[in-house]
Amino acid sequence: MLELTAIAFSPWSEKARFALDHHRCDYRELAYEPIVGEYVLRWQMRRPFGPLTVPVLRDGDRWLTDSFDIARHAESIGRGTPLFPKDRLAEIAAWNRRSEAALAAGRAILMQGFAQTRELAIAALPDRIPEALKPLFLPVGQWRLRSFMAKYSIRAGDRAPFAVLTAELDALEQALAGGRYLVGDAFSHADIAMALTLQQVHPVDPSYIVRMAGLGPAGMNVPELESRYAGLIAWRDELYARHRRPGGGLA
Ligand SMILES: N[C@@H](CCC(=O)N[C@@H](CS)C(=O)NCC(=O)O)C(=O)O
Repeated sequence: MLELTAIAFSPWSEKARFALDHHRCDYRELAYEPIVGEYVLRWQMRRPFGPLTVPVLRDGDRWLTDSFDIARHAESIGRGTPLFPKDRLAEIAAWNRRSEAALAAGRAILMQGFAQTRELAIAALPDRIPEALKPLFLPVGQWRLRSFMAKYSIRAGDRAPFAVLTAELDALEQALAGGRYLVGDAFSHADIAMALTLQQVHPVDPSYIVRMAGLGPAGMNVPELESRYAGLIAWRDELYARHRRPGGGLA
């Protein structure tokens, strides 16, 4: 059976999961754990060096290490309407690049806001550490956050991610122009990829994607952007209601 290593609350992981579910692929999801998870995965993949992110899909001897490739693989082995119509592939890939830029910017904004908090350092610890003992491991959590910020070149106080995220969301708003889908008149991976850029602005209902623990009541929301992009948030909510079932699968 296919194995998807993923982070439950992560929009990148959801891009892969959404496509696998859309194509009715049979897979099991393995939770990626901070710190140890990366070493375990590297060992399983026989890939000691080089960049590694999740989601990762294993299909027998084959390892797919990017959500876009996983979504395309799901289409090649699964059923259901295409998310990558052949004549629109270049357009969909371009939207996915925009999604990558927006998601990286959203991650930077989120980390800048929360990296100094005790709660996030605790949330960055492996689940296997009992809750009561986690405060003792606070320095490990703080080290993990620092290395995460270094891995993704996130700098405290840098306003550039705001400019990137708003530029991508403005482009999305313009392209949709009040319509339902980005590419032609049909649901495609472009819609999934761009809908998920809103996860770090105003997350979708938690029945679809669980929330990240440890962020407190502010959660992943970016108050400066929530009202500005209320129309896009409503579009994303409608897309989820139309194409996704709470807890996974198709609507
Ligand atoms: N282009 C990749 C990007 C994935 C990505 O950035 N994943 C991050 C999500 S925060 C990750 O793996 N974080 C955990 C880590 O770096 O240890 C994809 O779409 O799959």
